[in-house]
Amino acid sequence: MSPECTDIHERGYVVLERVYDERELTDIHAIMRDAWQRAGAPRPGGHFGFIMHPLFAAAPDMAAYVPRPRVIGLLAELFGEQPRLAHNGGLMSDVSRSFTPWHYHRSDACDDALVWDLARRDRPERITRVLANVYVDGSTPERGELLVSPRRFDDPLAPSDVDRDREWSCQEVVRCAPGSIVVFDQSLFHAARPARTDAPRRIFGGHYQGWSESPPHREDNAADLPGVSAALTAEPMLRALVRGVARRHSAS
Ligand SMILES: O=C(O)CCC(=O)C(=O)O
Repeated sequence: MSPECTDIHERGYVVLERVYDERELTDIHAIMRDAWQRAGAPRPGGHFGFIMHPLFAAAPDMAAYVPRPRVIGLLAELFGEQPRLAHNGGLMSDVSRSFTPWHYHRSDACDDALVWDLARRDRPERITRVLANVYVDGSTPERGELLVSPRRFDDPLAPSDVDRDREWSCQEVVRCAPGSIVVFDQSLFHAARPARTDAPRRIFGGHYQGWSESPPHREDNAADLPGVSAALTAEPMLRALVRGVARRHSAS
């Protein structure tokens, strides 16, 4: 197993540093700013900021920036099969965003009474779904860091604490450079600190499953949208994530 895959199994997450270069980040800044302006330039505060779900509806030009060979290789190793992009999204926030409360992204058990039951003993057998968040501006003290509550993939699903709006004693503070990706298990509890400066903080990315994982998930959304049809034609990696890889049929 690769070290990245091992990290996800042992700690629930891995940081892939600097996957995007300066030129790509400059393009991404412009595309996300345009999408935010088209939406009327709302103050990106609240718990999460300005939310773009699906990202490909709000900013179709972002579709070309989602598939990255390093991530697809890691996901294929993790799932033992090719990954499917099940959810695409983006976030923009500024200093007006408050602490992002602790949460996870499972959909089989999302009832509050169960999610926040410290005595919960059920545990997953394997990793079936992960998020890959691109930290366009990094995860830094100035813009607000991602916080995670590390877990082994088969630890009980109970959280380590029940206070959703405060930092946890077991937490790890994730710091990474602009253009890095954090890949994490859907079962990992995470939160984020508020920013200290008014510079924008942008994230985009996806939730991924193997193609054979059929159960629908509450956060699944559409990627095969009219605005991305040109990108789907031009980009085989994007097409494989969204439509799958066409099987060859023998003539016989
Ligand atoms: O803003 C962050 O770093 C956390 C994002 C988040 O909570 C999520 O992607 O579910």
